[in-house]
Amino acid sequence: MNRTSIRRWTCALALLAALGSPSLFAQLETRAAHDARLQWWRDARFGLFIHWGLYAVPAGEWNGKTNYGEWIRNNAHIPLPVYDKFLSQFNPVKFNADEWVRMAKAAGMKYIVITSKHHDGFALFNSQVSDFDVMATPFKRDILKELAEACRKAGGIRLCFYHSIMDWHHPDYLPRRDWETDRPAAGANFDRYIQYMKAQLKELITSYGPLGVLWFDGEWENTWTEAYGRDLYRYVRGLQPDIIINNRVGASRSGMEGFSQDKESAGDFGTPEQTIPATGVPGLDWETCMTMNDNWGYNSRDKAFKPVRTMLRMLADIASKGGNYLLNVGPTAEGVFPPESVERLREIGAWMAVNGESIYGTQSSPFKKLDWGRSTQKAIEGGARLYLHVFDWPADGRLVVPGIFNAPKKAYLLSDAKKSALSVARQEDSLIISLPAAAPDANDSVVVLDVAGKIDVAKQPVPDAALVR
Ligand code: FHN
Repeated sequence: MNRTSIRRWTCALALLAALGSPSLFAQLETRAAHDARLQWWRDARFGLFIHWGLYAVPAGEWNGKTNYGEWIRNNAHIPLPVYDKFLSQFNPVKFNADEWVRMAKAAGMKYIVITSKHHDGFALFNSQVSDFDVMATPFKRDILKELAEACRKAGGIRLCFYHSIMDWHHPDYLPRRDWETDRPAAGANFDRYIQYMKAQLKELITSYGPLGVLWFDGEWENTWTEAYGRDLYRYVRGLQPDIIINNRVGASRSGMEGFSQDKESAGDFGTPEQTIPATGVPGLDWETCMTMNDNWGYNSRDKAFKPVRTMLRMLADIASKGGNYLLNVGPTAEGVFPPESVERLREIGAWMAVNGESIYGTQSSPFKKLDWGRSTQKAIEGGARLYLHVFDWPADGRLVVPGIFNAPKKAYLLSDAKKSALSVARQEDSLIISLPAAAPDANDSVVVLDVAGKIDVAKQPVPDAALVR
């Protein structure tokens, strides 16, 4: 967007903010402008989620129980004065923003979404409107500023913020936790809380460089409404017109499957959590967020880390349905990633270094189902390039691509720098690709198949009608 169009946008947004018309706001952005705004994110396909804050200090343990995560204050019923004591213990002296960004980039991730404020209300940045922030800890460094600088220096990776609408600390947030008998709600003013939240969002959007995504969360309590969400969407876009905002800004997300219930709801993409939709929906933007183990925030005892094979195949599955994969790390109170996360990011990066082309900038599979794996695709001159993600390498060396009527142009292993041609034969409505005996990758071997003309397959994926956006 050039300066003139941004100025026009900003004036239009200011007018719309005054008019308060969500549908007019949405109508104002043409489909082409919407697509241009989301393009980098759609092409990225893969990002790093980071849940980090005071909850890393107890590391999942409280009063002898060890199965807590970032919800420890609520789930362990820790009174505010007791929880606030973690401020004096949060001193992540091993934190190195450049190292975090290096690991994310090396893993093939194109954006980082980090918790600027989770439900506990603690700001991981230097906030002028709150004393419950990182400057009130012994660390006294603006973590988000250092990450913004590290992303700028490294290039090729966008910084994004997760910001919780729900706030268990601010006196004006309602409702209180039902077990909090020591924090009466008298005098609390929710609209005043919204002004506070907007003030922190303005700090985040205007002081840390251009952001990629504002990833809202904690929108499910009965005080938050779709109207508040649409106002917040307009407010954030007014501060940075080309920012992308998830659908948790509003109040119409239908549970963990993460899609909104109507097309008019605020937000640019759906947010399935710990789950992958059965199908994608052409033209529908969504991102599955997922933990590597069982917790978002650091739990020192949680060793239930997913195998790399599982996460690589999830990445291929999600991309084959046209979605993004936001994979989480919960850093320790010392400011480092758990070693199990570091190792998995490294191994995922090794696969992405060879096969990233089959993920980045791809579109969803043209096939309804492939018994041996998944497919992604890209348009090429005069036809289409299919990336065949082979999970189960055929023992007989024959890869059957079913129900495709296009003429084959070329096939080769993506891992083969020479792109040595593999033989392709037609057998009725299938194409048979002859493969070498050994699979190039134990988890997901990618075979490239270029075909002539517009993709013509027998059984297209049947979009899940329940998915709205
Ligand atoms: O309550 C949060 C949870 O702590 C975590 O942040 C996830 C990640 O998206 N979102 C909420 C649970 O749906």
